[in-house]
Amino acid sequence: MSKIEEITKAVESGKSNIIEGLLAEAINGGADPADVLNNGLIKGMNEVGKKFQKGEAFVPEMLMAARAMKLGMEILKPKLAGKPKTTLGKCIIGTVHGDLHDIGKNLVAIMIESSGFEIIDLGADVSVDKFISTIKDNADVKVVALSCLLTTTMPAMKETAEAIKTCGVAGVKVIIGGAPVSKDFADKIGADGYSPDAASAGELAKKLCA
Ligand code: B1M
Repeated sequence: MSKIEEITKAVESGKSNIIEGLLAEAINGGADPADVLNNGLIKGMNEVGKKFQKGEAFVPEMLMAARAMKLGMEILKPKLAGKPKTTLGKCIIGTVHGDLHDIGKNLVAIMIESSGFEIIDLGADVSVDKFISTIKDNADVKVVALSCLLTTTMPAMKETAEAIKTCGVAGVKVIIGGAPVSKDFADKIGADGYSPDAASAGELAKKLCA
């Protein structure tokens, strides 16, 4: 089994205690950090998701996998992101209300930061009011990035995007992403853009503000 496969298995089985060692071995052995992320850590999360869907894993297993994944991301973060220049303005990011999933959102924050934005991360389960008050309390907010992972929280994303567009602060771009949403959905809710993954979210934010 390759090191990256071992990382997948460690996330899948929620073994936080061996993640750090495995990542060090993979990186020191010359593995590309993006490959370790996509084909190791994220693949492990997806395997847990598949098991959950089939009734072979439950919420505690998803939580343990999430803990291992988060630890892995913390270790990989400095290797993934370039040196932030923070010259393009501020980007507020959060997972919409009712939704506790924050791993994808955290990755998106890393990539948007490394494309030159200052990140204000509101976390997960963020109310519409919190997004709006943060926009109003901060000068130079260029982009708001919304994440959602549940089909049941897509309406909260629509509500949030619409509230941002009508809150009276002009020029703030809204971008969205997350497993259940699409470019079509972004168009429907009046968002300025959709990106399917973290790397393209960084590019999209930059493009919209160029
Ligand atoms: Co949840 N969960 N979960 N879960 N969970 C999913 C999402 C699910 C697909 C599992 C499944 O059934 N296969 C399913 C949703 C089904 C649906 O709605 N269609 C599900 C469910 C049902 C639930 C609960 C309802 C379970 C329950 O309680 N019965 C519950 C809901 C709680 C709530 O939110 N109110 C729940 C809870 C949880 C945990 C708390 C246990 C845990 C989350 C821990 C945490 O995040 N801190 C969890 C986890 C870990 C998952 C899975 C296994 C993994 C999610 C993840 O982190 N993926 C997930 C199954 C899966 O996705 N395979 C599942 C890795 C991450 C890197 O990918 O988040 O997709 P992702 O992010 C990507 C892109 O989507 C994109 O870029 C990221 C990186 O490339 N992206 C953006 C994301 N946000 C973006 C924003 C952007 C741009 C791109 O802005 C511009």
